[in-house]
This record gives sequence, structure tokens and C-alpha cells, in this order.
Amino acid sequence: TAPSAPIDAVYSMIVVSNRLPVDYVEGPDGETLWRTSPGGLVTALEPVMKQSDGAWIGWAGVADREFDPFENDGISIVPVPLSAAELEDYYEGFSNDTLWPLYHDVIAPPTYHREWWDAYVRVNRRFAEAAARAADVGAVVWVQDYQLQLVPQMLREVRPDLVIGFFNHIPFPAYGIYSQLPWRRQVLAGLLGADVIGFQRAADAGNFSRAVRRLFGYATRGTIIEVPDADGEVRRVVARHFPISIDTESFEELAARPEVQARAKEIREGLGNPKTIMLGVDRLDYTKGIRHRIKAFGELIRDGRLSVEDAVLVQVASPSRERVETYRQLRDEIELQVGRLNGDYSTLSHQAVSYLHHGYPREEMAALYLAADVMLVTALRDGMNLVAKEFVACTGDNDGVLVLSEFAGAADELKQAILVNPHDIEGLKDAIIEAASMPKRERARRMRALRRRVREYDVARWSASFLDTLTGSASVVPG
Ligand code: GDG
Repeated sequence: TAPSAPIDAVYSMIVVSNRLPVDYVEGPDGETLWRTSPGGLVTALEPVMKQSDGAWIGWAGVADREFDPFENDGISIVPVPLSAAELEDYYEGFSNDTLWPLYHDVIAPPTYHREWWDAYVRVNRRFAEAAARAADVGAVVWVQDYQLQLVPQMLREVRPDLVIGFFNHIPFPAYGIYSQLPWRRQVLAGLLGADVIGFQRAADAGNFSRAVRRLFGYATRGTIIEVPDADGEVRRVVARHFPISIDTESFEELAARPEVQARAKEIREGLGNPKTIMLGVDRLDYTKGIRHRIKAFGELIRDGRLSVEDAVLVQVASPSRERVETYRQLRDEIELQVGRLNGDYSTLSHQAVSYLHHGYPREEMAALYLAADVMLVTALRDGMNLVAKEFVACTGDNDGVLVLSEFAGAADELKQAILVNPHDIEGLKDAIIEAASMPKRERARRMRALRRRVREYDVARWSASFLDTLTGSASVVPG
């Protein structure tokens, strides 16, 4: 039978992600309010969504509450409910304590629980059903990230008419690691329901294709995977990299505002106008290499290669996943490390590390990027790392140095950064010194090249190239 769209299926473009682009907030009198969360993804997709009757399907950020679909700023919002138990098992459990550490090369040990997997399947099905209900005939559905890897297949089963894309924001690990996953076949099959599967780096797409060959034996040619369907036809699935980016113009605009520049100056003065301000900005996460960075910085002070009068490390560690035990432990470790370092080396007038366990508004982030001389991105594994790109976009008059881990996806593009292996503490120390003492002309030369890249390849280019591939790909060839 020819697929037909359900009655309330009106949308020709649907984005499905764990979190909606709006957060539920309870008003002073208990009423429902919605606060827009201004992420890069929203900015990138807003024009496409508005133009094409778009809907966004996702969770509103509060457990045990159901909301009717509504319209927000020209985009239809379709909330999917999650219970408190599902939040624990599907989100904090399977997504953040199984998949996250596994996909980041087991920096922390992944936990495997069958009940978590069951919740993951159940919740993925709910998202898939919501998308199936909302999608018009032949609609484009773009599923985002590792929390929803089963949605493409679940969706294709009930709606083979749809054009389905998937983008993985985090790395995809090598087979030797991926193969630990007890549900490794189910997850691959889930993803292969898509027409296009996007990754951050070419290496991630390669790891995925290899896993498909090893576990299913399907033929792959370049970025094409030939997936045999039940009826003997072969579906061609594209698996390739589409490196995500930022809304570069909006960061440049932010950094050019007089009040942001004044704030940057104030930050520098507040820190005692040191020669070098080093900056780290991360969610407090074990993938980000915060401890390696602080260790290297601390040793440079201990060895007298840097002094607290001349250099300070500002570390913003924004609170993250605070109900997951590994994250609580990491916070304790970092705070012990910072406390020791400051106790040993700070003076009454100069702190070694200025540590901030806070989230800040975008304006304050831009001012921090602007105030910094050296940005330290030392992730042990990171899909892309947008902070590196934001720093480049905000750096005024091309004056700033980016130290960037090879293990962040951004290293494939930002080649004029000082690239480091964060596990090599001596190498990291040398890179920090090189950054702090780099001649002005060299700094400007590198930053100009970085700036060019981030300007040319912004988040609008990213979504356009993914969607172009997706809409040009939906072809079934006879096997
Ligand atoms: C995942 C992947 C990939 C952080 N603290 C504050 C704040 N932030 C903003 C940053 C940046 C974003 O959060 C973090 O993005 P990253 O890319 O650095 O890292 P993840 O959160 O791990 O993101 C990553 C990304 O998805 C996109 O695909 O690049 O590899 O892990 O934009 O600026 N923003 C504000 N206050 C804070 O305190 N306003």
C-alpha cells in the first residue's frame, strides 16, 4: 500500500532532537512560560524552518509534564514527554553514562545496564512516533545526535516515504571500542534507517562504515553504504562528514559591541592586567581535558617558566550532568587541584587560576574570549568543539593564540592553531609557552587564516550542505 500521511501531518521539514530549542520555565504564578535557548543549531535552522512549514520535536526539559504543540517565533514546537524514571534511564543512564563515555574512547568507563537500554528503545520509539504523526508525505526529517540513534529505522518502518537524515554531534569510535556495546547491531541498524548519516570528522564516518562492514558485511564504496532491504532492493545510504560550525557573524557582531569591549577591558583590569590571560571554557566534562590543562599550567608556574604576576588561567567550567556520579567526582578532583595550585602559588594580589563553576550569558562569554590572549582547548576527545571557533570569531584585531587538541574535530579545520596532544604534558607545557611568547606578526598571520575558515564555513553552510546532500540523495536503486 502506498504510504499516506496521518491526518495531523502537516510539516514538510522536521527536526528531531532530545531537547527542544525552547525551555519550559514556570512563571511566578505557576503558569507555563517558554524561554528560547539560543544555540547555534536553532540559528542555523531557523530560516529553513520558517520557510518550509518546519516543526521541531523534542523534550521541553521538565519531567512528568505533557504540553500541547504550540508555535514559537514562526516555528512549530511539538513537545515529547519524558517521565522522571525515563530521564534517569534513557538520558542520564544510557545516553550520558553508556554512549557518551563509549563514543569518547572510554576516557571514563561506560556502564551497561539492560534497563537503561530498554528505556532508550522506548523513548526513541516515542520520538519516532511523534515524527511519523507530524510529517507530511515525502517530508524531510532531520534527527540529531546520539540520544536518538534508533529513530531513523523506527521512522522508516512506518513512513518509508520520508527523507531521513541523522547527524551525530559526538565522535564515532573505532570498532575495537564500539564493539563493546552489547546492543552494537541494534544501534547500527537504527542509524542505517537514515538516507544520510552525518559525522563531524572524516575519521568518524570511516569508523562507522567499518563497523557496518564488520557487523553486517554490507558493501561500502567511499561514502556510500549499500543496505539491502527486505524486498531485495538496495538502498544507498550516505555516511560522510559535515563539520558543524557557529553563527560566525553573530559572534563577530557581539565582540564588536562597545559594551562587550568595555567589559573585556574591565575583566583584564580585574585580573590585575597580567601580560597573558589564558582561558579555558568548557562544560565540566571529563572529555574536555580540564585536569591536563591545569596540571600543565601549574607545572609551568612551579618550574618558574610562568609567574603568577605575568600569567593567569581563567577556567570557566559550566555545570553539567550533575546527577551523574562520574561528573560529581570530576568536579571534586578539579576543585581539589585548583585549590592546591592556588594555595601553593597565588599571592594576595594575583591568583594562579581563576576558577568559575558558572554558566554565563553570551555577552560575558564574548567579553572573556576578547579579553583572553591564549585560548586553551585541550579536549581528550571532542566531536567538534565550538568554543575554539567562537574564540576565533571573537578575537579582535587578530590578536590571540589558539592552542587546540588534535583530538577535537576542530583540529581538522583549524590547522593554524598550535595543535597539541593533551596527554603529553611536557608537549602541552611547551605549546603554552610558545603561545604566550608568540611574536605579534605570527599571531596575526595565524589568526587571519583561522578567521577566514570560520567565516567561510559557518553553521548556515553546514546545515545547507547537509540538507542539500539529503534532498539529493533519496534514491532507491534496484539491487
Ligand atoms: C557537543 C559536542 C560539538 C559553554 N559554557 C557556557 C556556554 N557554553 C557554550 C559554548 C559552546 C557550547 O556551549 C559548547 O559547545 P562545544 O562544542 O564546545 O561542546 P559540547 O557542549 O560538548 O557540544 C561538541 C557540539 O556538540 C556541536 O556539535 O562541537 O564536540 O561534544 O557554544 O559557548 N554558553 C554560555 N554560557 C556558558 O557558561 N552562554
